[in-house]
Amino acid sequence: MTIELTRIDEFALITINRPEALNALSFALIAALGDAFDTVAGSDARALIVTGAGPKAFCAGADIKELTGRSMRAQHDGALFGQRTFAKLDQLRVPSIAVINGYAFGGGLELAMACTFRLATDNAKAGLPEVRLGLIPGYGGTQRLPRLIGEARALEMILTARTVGAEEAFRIGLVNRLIDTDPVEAGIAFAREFAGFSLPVLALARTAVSRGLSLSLAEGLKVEADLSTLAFQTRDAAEGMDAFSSKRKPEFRDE
Ligand code: CO8
Repeated sequence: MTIELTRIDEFALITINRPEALNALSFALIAALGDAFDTVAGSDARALIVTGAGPKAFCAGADIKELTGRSMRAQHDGALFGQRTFAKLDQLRVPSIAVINGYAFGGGLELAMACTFRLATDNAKAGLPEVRLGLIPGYGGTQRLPRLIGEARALEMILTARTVGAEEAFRIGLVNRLIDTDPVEAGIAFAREFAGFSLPVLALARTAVSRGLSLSLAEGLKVEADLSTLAFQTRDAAEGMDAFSSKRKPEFRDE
């Protein structure tokens, strides 16, 4: 099995399990990831954690051996397939956390960037080294990296193939936090920081941020006004504000 989907308490955990190839993304593995994202979407999990099996890699990218000699048409279809699959992850109702425990190169970093958050162990190394192969990123890297770290730094990483270690990844905003505990435990601990809040309200906040990124400030502010009004209309908002006034802990019900 190339991926494992398991459950820890109220959280889903996907482990990419192909350590002999540094968890490289064959097309079969990408298809399995897509199925797993569908399963998570249909479950009551309150967050998804994604990590890689083995001591060396989160994921070393697309399976280079599989890409060799393919037609342009097949390559285009392959890029669209990977993009569609990672869009499922990006669009999950629940937030997702990539725990980068070693190499995250090419499609591996693209997978991590499709998650809501990224944590990194001290041996993490991230990059988009496709130009070394005469390729460019195809699973969202040219679009998500500049949105995360800005155009100049993204162009530098993509055009020079330079990889960054954990400290630099944290400094430039590619990862949210550095961790020095067990990767899965760290992912779960991070998920616990938001999992008690109202899921639909968290989803509205994520939608406001992601929609706004492709809009002008004025248009984005309109989206924010509409979505914050929607949040205001939830029962969880009534509960949260009442709990504040009554000096008690809110009990959110995702409604
Ligand atoms: N694909 C296939 N196999 C891989 C990959 C990979 N990306 N990465 C590692 N492996 C395999 C190696 O071939 C090796 O297998 P074997 O033992 O059978 O020879 C095994 O994993 C262990 O790897 P190494 O011996 O190389 O381990 P090292 O610790 O010496 O090196 C590195 C680790 C530095 C990570 C090195 O393996 C490496 O450079 N890997 C490739 C990284 C890379 O370039 N990734 C980007 C790939 S391209 C991409 O992701 C997007 C392309 C566009 C896709 C859109 C179209 C469909």
